[in-house]
Amino acid sequence: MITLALSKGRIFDDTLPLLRAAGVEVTDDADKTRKLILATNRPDVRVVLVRASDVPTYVRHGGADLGVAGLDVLLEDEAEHDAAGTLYKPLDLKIARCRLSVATRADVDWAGTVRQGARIAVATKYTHLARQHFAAKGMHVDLIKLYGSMELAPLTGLAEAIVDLVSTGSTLKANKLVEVEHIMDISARLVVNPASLKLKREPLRQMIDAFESAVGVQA
Ligand code: PRT
Ligand code: MG
Repeated sequence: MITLALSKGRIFDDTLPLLRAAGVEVTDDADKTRKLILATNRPDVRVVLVRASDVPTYVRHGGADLGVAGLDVLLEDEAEHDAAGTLYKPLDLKIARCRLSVATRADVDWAGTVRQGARIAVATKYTHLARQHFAAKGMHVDLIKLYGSMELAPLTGLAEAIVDLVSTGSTLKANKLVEVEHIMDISARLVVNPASLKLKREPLRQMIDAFESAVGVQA
């Protein structure tokens, strides 16, 4: 049995066409069922639904052989684990694309604030990536960990800036925030458990190759 970990929402929706192109059809309707294990047309392939940030954990510990997760999630997860926990990342699936950015209230003089060298409070779910980014610039920031609704932080005085994902920019705009720094481009990656790759080499190789062809066609 091959187990693929996906998160509901954009990762699931964007992975389905790639799976289909790889000959795997999810037969349960993810929107209707409350099941967390979904069957496919292949008796040897199943999909498990987990939180986006839990995908690396499932794949690392063998709860799933492979998974799809955003680079944001993977890099944060890697920063928390040592090399022993490193996952095999064979493929950029080029889906669920967005960027990690610094944003502030539109009326803030960010360049001036940075120049003054004042300590800045930055709210984010991505504390490791944010720390790395500001450290590389030699900036001292106080990081405030949040789990959601980052946009609220600069509006309430909780923080001067946020580090968050941006795709269309409409969430920032709706909250009168602006992007002031681009940290990195993000897309979803295929991740594989290294032990599974040894034990189930043939079927997993075939699956990775099929994904790779599907990405090539889509791009
Ligand atoms: O929602 P939940 O807490 O369960 O988990 P999650 O937010 O990690 O999962 P999900 O499904 O929302 O996102 C899964 C992955 O999709 C992320 O890890 C990213 O790699 C990728 N992705 C791509 C995005 C976006 N685009 C995105 N726009 N993830 C989140 N957003 C959010 C962003 O945080 C902000 O709140 O959408 C808002 C901005 O969107 P725009 O279009 O208004 O700019
Ligand atoms: Mg979300």
